[in-house]
Amino acid sequence: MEIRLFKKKGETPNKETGNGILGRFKQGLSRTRDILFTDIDDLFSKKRVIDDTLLEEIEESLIMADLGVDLCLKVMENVSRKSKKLSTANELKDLLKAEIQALFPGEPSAPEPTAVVKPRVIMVVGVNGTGKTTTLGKLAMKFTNEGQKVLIAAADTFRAAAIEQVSEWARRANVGIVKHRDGADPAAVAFDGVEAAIARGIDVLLIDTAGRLHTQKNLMEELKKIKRTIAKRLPGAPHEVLMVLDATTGQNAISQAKLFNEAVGVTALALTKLDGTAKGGIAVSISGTMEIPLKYIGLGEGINDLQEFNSQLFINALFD
Ligand SMILES: Nc1nc2c(ncn2[C@@H]2O[C@H](COP(=O)(O)OP(=O)(O)O)[C@@H](O)[C@H]2O)c(=O)[nH]1
Ligand SMILES: [Mg+2]
Repeated sequence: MEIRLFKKKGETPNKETGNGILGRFKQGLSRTRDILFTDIDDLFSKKRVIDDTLLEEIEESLIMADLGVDLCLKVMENVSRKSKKLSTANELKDLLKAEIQALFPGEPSAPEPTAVVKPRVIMVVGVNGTGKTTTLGKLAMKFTNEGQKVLIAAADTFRAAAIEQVSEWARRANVGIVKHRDGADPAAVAFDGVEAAIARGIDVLLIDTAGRLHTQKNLMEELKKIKRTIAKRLPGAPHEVLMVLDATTGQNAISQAKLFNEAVGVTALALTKLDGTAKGGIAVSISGTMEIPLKYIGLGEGINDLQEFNSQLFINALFD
């Protein structure tokens, strides 16, 4: 099948983003918006009827945005069936938005209470380069801003540069860090982190981990060992295993998540680099195919470029 982008309008979609959270979503998702944004309006403004050609073009754009073939077919089947009664671009767009929204699991109405357990231990895992350390740094800042006492454990000891990098984030977020020399046992670092967190009355302990070792099997074994070791010092910990996925890797992110989940039991997902990709549909794809909630999205490299994921905002940011 030939996949192509819709013709783009002269104006760029992110001109009218505004400053609120929706604006941040829109700006961060501008590349995906380039594919989806107003193309439907565009087609209709040329007085096009809702016919098979139009529906095929919408389908192509959804596939381009990496919604995933199965989900895309499901959405388009419903859209095509229900669109027979529609006449305007906005009606079709609303229908499309509703069908995509239906792919997301219902979101909890009240935010979950934070720091009910103290320290709450969050272990950050994922493939090398996906944005684990960056996301951890952004979370350190977010929790600090919320008035929580944060500590970081630098359990990616595979490279000296990794320890340097996470130390820099700790400095930026103005939080403490527990670290050993590079090459040290990551489980020992995590253990010391938990111990220090308990001793210092820390609310949230963030544990950075490696995404690459000599083999994938080694990595999974190491992550399991870190998990076991933490639980020995603090039963019930880690309270969250946050897996970081890179949106630019598209559908690969899903197979990575499944692999890590089997090994260490992932409890939440973060999707980074949405600002750098037109494959923003991967967020829908993840939510539509995985049981694990998508909790955070990364919309840039800065310390404040992390947002709590909200499917409604996400869809509005893409289509409006
Ligand atoms: N544009 C963009 N870049 C990001 C985002 N999150 C991480 N990065 C970049 O991705 C690269 C790898 O990040 P890093 O945190 O070192 O990945 P790690 O190996 O998983 O720890 C760095 O250059 C980050 O600045 C994001 O949301 N948007
Ligand atoms: Mg890292």
